[in-house]
Amino acid sequence: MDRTTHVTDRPARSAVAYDPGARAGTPHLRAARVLAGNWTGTSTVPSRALYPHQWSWDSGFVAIGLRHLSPLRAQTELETLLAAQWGDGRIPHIVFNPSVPLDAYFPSPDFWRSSTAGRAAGAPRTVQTSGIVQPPVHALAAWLVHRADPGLSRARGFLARVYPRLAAWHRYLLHRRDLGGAGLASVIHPWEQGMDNSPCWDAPLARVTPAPARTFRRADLAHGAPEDRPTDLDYGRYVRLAADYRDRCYRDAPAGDAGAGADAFAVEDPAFNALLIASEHALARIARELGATGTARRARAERLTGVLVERLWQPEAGMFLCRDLRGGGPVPERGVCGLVPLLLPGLPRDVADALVRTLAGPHFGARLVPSYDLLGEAFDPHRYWRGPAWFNTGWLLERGLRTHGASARADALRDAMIEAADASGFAEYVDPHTGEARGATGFSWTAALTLDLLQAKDVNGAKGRDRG
Ligand code: 9WN
Repeated sequence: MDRTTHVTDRPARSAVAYDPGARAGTPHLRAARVLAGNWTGTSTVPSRALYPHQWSWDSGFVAIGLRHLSPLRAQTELETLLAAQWGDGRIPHIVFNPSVPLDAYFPSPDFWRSSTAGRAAGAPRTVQTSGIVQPPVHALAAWLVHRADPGLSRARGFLARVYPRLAAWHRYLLHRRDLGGAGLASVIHPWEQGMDNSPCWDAPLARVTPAPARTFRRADLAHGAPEDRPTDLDYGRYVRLAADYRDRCYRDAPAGDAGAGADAFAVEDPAFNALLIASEHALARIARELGATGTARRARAERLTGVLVERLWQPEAGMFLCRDLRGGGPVPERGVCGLVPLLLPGLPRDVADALVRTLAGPHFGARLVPSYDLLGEAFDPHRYWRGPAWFNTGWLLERGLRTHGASARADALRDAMIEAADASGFAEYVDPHTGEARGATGFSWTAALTLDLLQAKDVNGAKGRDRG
């Protein structure tokens, strides 16, 4: 059966809420139905109710799955995001849909004020965005999307059009965001790292004075259970950090500057940087496809892998730890972000082996990989990024296990993820032990990455997915 016939490139006629009771068909069809329901015509919302706009790293993961349904839609997903890129190269973490009411999501466009506060940094005039960023999965996604249908990609000039934008994005991160001066990119807000409520941010965030609760109104609690979501105190701190950055017109502080004009929160995170390096490898491949050698980019990716190990690897922990640039030193919390560098092919053998052991050991060895240390004091199997398993990190680790030859473990993780994603109604996150659904259901990257895993299982069997 031609699977592509079930999802077209036409916009969904109306918002289709995912019905977790709808069990008809196969996991593939159910996942495709989620993506069809969340498609707006030019991009995919992560969740109709909770996240009704376009999110940056979500779109990268969505494109990786969409390429199996419609390579054209996958290309469009990335092109729509890149059209909202700022002049300084940053890709904003949210691109707002103007037809969605302001109170549907907080912080809304009137909080970020991108077209005025972001003018000096080159924010686009025609579309409203946030002013912070998210992990750079995009070049990796663009390469995988190209590989799904190279003929269509060449005919549309897809890579030739996205390459300069992706190169500018990496330039922004490697220069403007090298706040520690060692060559790695820093995040200046937990939302930038994407694992927003991880206990890794508790200490760096504790120094931030929260914005008073009366100055903002959360929209997330209308759709998510309060016990699964971040606390009001954390939200106050998120708002303060974002408002201060906005009030500085989104100007990035120079490297090494910890003075009054600098960000109160500045962290070097292993997952963010591993994705940047994996994407730099992908950019090297894209450059080659476009007729250049890609040698300089490949060399840079290898050099950055060395810096990542030198700066964030903690042999006693058997994993990478975040570095708090304001508090001065490694953050002594084990978050799943510290395992994500397993993705990198150029890791020293002993580091890769230790990561594989840690993944199976007492801190992370559940059926699905938890977002935080099972033995950590802050572990909570249900609260946002403080314990539940997420499908994007699982997908990255499955890829990492395969990259380093642990294919039996990769197969087991892949099968557990497919089963849990489908059984949970493609939940945003699940209990890492039981697979019980938490957060939103009908969540786009869960559906998209499930499609990718299903495809790899079907097509390549024991050989694993197309490694691109
Ligand atoms: C803030 C959209 C996003 C994901 C993040 C996830 C969550 C937003 C929020 O949802 O963050 O960006 O409102 O909590 O933590 O990783 O990109 O799915």
